[in-house]
Amino acid sequence: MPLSHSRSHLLQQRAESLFPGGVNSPVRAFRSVGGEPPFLTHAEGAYLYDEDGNRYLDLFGSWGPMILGHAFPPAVEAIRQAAGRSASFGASTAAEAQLASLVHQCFPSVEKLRFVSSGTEACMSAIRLARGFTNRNFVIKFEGCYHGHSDAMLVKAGSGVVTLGIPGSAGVPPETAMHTLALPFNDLEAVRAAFAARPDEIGCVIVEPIVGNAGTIPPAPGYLEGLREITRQHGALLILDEVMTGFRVTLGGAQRLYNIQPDLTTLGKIIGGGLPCGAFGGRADIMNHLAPLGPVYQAGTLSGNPLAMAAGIATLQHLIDNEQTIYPQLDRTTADIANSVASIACERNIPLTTNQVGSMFTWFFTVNPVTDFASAATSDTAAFGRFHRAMLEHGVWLPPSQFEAAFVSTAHAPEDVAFLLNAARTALS
Ligand code: HOZ
Repeated sequence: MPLSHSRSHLLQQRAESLFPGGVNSPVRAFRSVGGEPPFLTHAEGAYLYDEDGNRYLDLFGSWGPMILGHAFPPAVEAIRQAAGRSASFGASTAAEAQLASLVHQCFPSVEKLRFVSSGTEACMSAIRLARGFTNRNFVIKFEGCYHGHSDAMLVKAGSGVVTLGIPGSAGVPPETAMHTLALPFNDLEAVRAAFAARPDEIGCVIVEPIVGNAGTIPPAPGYLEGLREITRQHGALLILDEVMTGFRVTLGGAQRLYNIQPDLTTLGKIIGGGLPCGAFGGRADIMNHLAPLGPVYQAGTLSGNPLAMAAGIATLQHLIDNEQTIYPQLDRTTADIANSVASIACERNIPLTTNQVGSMFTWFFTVNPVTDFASAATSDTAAFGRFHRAMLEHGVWLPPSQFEAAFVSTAHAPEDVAFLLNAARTALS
């Protein structure tokens, strides 16, 4: 029997009268996959529950933060206790240093850091700092990478921008984005050429070391090492945007997986255990250029918010204490899910390219290997939309875009994988 969505439908109508597109973040509107988004009431472990009493196996994990599953009891308890002491002070607390020490333990390259409230803020602030430190204006980013929605970064961006087919964004004056150079991912020659054309003008290169915001795209062997070498040669900073990959592909993110030492790192999602939190950090000599020590200004009323610190500490501490079991288990479960569905597609002659790194993955509906944005864009997005709708109808919630990564949590058990495979067998028939 088809699932009922009558309450969600009414809530969607109400939402559309109050919010543009009925949502507070564009990809949630399901525009590229079709259908209406179910309205959620709660979630526990690997499952989401909606207003009509339907249950869904969650494969998007709140876009990344929920690595330990939803309502992870130690995080819930930590938030509860912190809330009882006040939701916000706008002044320093011991918890900030406690979480910062855990971050440093996982990311030794982050000698000093600053907490902010989102990945967008982390990337925007890291770029300002890099420009202030180097006294250079140009920034290199890569096509299909998404570093939040600050004006200068909405050039050939991934995530919702590409999902909705928007070339950039209205409202960004050309002058604001004229210092952003967008190059193809996994192409070192393009980076060398950009530096050759502007030898002393490029302040930093910012990259998602494993692209997540055009779907999952791993770096080619030697690519990140090449970026490190070129930036060093030219006196530019290398910023690894580990908002998605941090604490996800390994406890120390992609920089540990590929053994790359960036100058600055941006973090978000898992760092706040599901609460609004981000951070940027790196070499102490660079970070000391931030106000109040240096001339680069950056601030935030809710930065280091006590609830976010409490949830982040509970989450990171659990990941640190159980690293040896958690990450191999996540990798195995994810490979099982990703490869089993790929096999079903293969048996049925459905073109599917599967990219997986650790517990993030994407099924691209294309025959082509996906190594950059241009190859990701060869995907049949209408076929992805049909697959998404069919999976949702069978109780599995995938990220509602071909160009977003799926995430697996420690709460995904073998019986959940079996449930997902049954859904996929029907969805791909
Ligand atoms: N841009 C986010 C994922 N890459 C989407 C966040 C959301 O819609 O909640």
